[in-house]
Amino acid sequence: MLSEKIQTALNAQINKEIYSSYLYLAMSMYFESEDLSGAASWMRTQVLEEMSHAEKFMNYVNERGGRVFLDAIEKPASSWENPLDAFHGALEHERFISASINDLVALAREEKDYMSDNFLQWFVAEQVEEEASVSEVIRMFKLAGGAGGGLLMIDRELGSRVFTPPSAE
Ligand code: OFO
Repeated sequence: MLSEKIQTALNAQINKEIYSSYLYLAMSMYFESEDLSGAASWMRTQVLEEMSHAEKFMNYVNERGGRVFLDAIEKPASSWENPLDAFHGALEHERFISASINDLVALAREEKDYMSDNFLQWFVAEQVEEEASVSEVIRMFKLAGGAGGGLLMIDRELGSRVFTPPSAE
């Protein structure tokens, strides 16, 4: 059984994961409006990944006999200064999520809930990947220097990303 404190914290994280999905959907729509279909598709993949994170948390809460309560999802921004600015926003958001996962681990340990601690370790590792993949895109954009041809190449490359469900990793 989950403690009230852990259940509340896990529910808050579910909301954050769904917000992540919503934020990346907004970014995808922004890229569509900028005719960057590859970046839009990259973000669509991220939308699925974030929903799979939320599902992982929901399944865990249910498995532990807890209760999932869905809350309102904050409205995301709808436009960014340029593509690089959007990816900077994504990196900043991923760092915020990493800090949130770290706080959850700290709380699980404080509560001596080692099952939750163990469950959360998957997310600790995942956040390393999340931050690295966004940083890699930022690096690519910087190398291209916002130039036409380079930007098109990056966009094509970003369009090749496919979603792999966590269970298939
Ligand atoms: Fe769920 O990792 Fe990104 O936000």
